[in-house]
Amino acid sequence: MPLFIVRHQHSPGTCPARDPAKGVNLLNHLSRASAARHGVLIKAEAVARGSHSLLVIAEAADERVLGAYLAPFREAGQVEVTMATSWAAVVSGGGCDASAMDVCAALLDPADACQDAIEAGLLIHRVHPLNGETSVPDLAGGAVMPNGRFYLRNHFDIPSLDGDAYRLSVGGLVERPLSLCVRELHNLHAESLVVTLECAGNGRSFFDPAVPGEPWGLGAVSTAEWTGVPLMEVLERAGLQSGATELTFRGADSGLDDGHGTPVRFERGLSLDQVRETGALLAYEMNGEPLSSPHGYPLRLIVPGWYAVASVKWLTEIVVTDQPCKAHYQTEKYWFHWVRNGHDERAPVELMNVRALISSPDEGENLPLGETAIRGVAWSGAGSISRVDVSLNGGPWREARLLGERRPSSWQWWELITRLEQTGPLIVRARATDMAGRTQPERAEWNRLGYGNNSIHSVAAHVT
Ligand SMILES: Nc1nc2c(c(=O)[nH]1)N[C@H]1C(S)=C(S)[C@@H](COP(=O)(O)O)O[C@H]1N2
Ligand SMILES: [Mo]
Repeated sequence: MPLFIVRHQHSPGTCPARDPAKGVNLLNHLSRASAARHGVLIKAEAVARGSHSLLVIAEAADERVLGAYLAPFREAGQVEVTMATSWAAVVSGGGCDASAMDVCAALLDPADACQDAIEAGLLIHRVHPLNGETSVPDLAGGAVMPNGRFYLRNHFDIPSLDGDAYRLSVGGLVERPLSLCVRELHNLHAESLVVTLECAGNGRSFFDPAVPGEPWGLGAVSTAEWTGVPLMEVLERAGLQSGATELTFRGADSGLDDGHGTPVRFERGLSLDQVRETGALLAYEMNGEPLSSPHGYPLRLIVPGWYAVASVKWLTEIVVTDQPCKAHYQTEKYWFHWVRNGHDERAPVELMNVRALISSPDEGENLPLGETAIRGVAWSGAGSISRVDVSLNGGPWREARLLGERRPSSWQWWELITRLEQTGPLIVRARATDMAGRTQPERAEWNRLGYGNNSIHSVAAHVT
């Protein structure tokens, strides 16, 4: 509904609030319930002290509906109504002066998407495209992250796909090209997997010297239970021709990326072996709900264990080939570029590095003397977590207890109960080790595009 700002002004001599009966009438008229009966949704209302002016922020179907509701205020003085918009709409529309706030019908309204993300508590880094991270202390609790709080990473504006018109096409080196609608996908054998997605750039802002790219803190990671069809089943239905070794996955989104004058599509590739090894899933549900548009409605790829760039959202096409994918986000981005002994070395961004995050205590938190629980999550792309060690104030590493089920591609909760004996600063550090024996470095190796920062997490708290 359209948003309005209403200014009401009356003269001191006719201040209705001084007359108890009139004042109470207006008070009741202004109540949320009364406004709702008039078709007006009051968002906020305030009177500047001593100014005899009232400011109301309200939504209504149109100015006429709002005008009818404001009649008693017009009797008491002046009323001025201004069409308004949210801050999210202004920023995503390109500024207060930008007139073009209408968006292409095939895109999700960037202002709505941004408003939802803010209300869910995400820390927004960018609105065009929408990028926001979750907060590490908010991770505390369940095995999965509520959908609204799941971090968001988009390279372009969010497509708004029509589920009824949607088709997934599977073509290339196959015996029977497929075009599957949502219902057909739902009718295939379904599987649910709890999988942690981490953006390869998570923790990028802590690299020194600074690197280009989204300046993520530590919240570009979340976990959900994904439900869908195992990718191999769909490929078997299509029938692979001999010579088929590689797959390209195309998302519905595209746009300009640096160095490209023409729009690029979001595309990624996997080899057939990688599909088999990871158990990749074509997911249509996230934590038991249909995928939301920002997370890839109606279908996304989920590649367990891999940095999330592999998990293509708004998946519309799978092409089977005998050639590795040469797409922009496969060959130009998502490579580690290390500088070692003056030489450049590179490797593609694939499996997630092993990593632990401390969710409690929070940075700067005051803890009382006595027993306390240090908690967090840990995950790795190379398998489940075998141990997490915690060190307080640079002291010896002590093994934390791993909580809950061990799942190969999901983060694992851990906890260390300890006694705090001394007041003063408390530095908590946590270090994870996975089943493959990989553990975290003090400082992750710097690389040009700032990927895979799994430096040991350290939190500074205070014992009081
Ligand atoms: N089609 C498409 N898929 C995509 C992306 C994208 O921009 N477009 N971003 C990728 C990256 S880099 C990440 S980290 C994850 C983020 O998934 P989320 O927004 O559901 O958290 O989606 C991946 N899949
Ligand atoms: Mo990412």
